[in-house]
Amino acid sequence: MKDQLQAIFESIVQGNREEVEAGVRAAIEQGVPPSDILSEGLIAPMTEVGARFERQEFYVPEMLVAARAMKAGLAILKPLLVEEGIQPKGTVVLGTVQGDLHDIGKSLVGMMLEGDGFQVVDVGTDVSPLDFSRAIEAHKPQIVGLSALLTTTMRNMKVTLESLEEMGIRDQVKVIVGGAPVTDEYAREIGADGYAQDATRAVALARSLL
Ligand code: B1M
Repeated sequence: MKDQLQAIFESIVQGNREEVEAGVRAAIEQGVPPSDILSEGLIAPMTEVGARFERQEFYVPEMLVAARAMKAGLAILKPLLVEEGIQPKGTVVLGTVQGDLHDIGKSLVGMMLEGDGFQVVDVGTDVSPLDFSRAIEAHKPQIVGLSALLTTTMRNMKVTLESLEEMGIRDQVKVIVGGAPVTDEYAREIGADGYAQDATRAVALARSLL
């Protein structure tokens, strides 16, 4: 099992999408728990890719192909993470804030929320405060989830919250935030209703806020 997850890990670091897909399928067939495939096979290599980027061994194109390969593996795993046919618990509008193009963590949070029975409206990446407010008007969610992966874009969480306040719709929703640079302290500072460190905790948080 270790070898299989290690092979998926390597294929993601190399950005080899076909090998990732084959590796994830094989691991599923052999009964490797989906949570292990996710954490050790798919998420762990992204940390390695980030570390190589910091050491300037990788550049943006390598990060991009690794992300594409990771997403291909995630797409195969999705049906196992998301149970179908559950009555929606509530609606979550979810997006990555303005200026930020990172979508894997946000999509993973969305998948786990769907798996727990939430209806998820994924509004994508680089989402402006105005687009968040439009999605709130259109979908009437109980919860809005903001993701940010850059220290430079996490401040747009605050901008988004201020904008919802100005539009008079802040009280209609609970706002949860997350992403690598975000902390519990920051969440409290900007007046969010909650912070989650990872996708599993985001589900627990969303449940607790309903
Ligand atoms: Co970028 N990138 N990137 N990148 N990238 C990081 C984030 C970085 C840490 C790499 C590094 O230097 N080590 C660094 C940020 C540094 C910083 O600000 N502190 C960085 C940089 C600098 C950049 C660019 C500026 C590079 C450049 O152009 N010079 C650029 C910015 C572009 C932009 O957004 N405007 C850029 C671009 C890219 C790509 C497009 C090439 C690609 C993204 C592709 C895509 O998403 N489709 C990319 C990638 C792949 C990464 C790394 C390597 C991996 C991110 C990832 O997918 N992780 C990343 C390094 C790293 O994270 N170690 C890096 C896996 C994912 C499952 O984890 O997203 O953390 P994560 O999500 C977790 C939690 O954070 C949490 O739950 C998730 C699951 O457990 N979570 C939430 C996330 N959102 C949540 C919301 C919640 C709750 C929990 O509630 C709503």
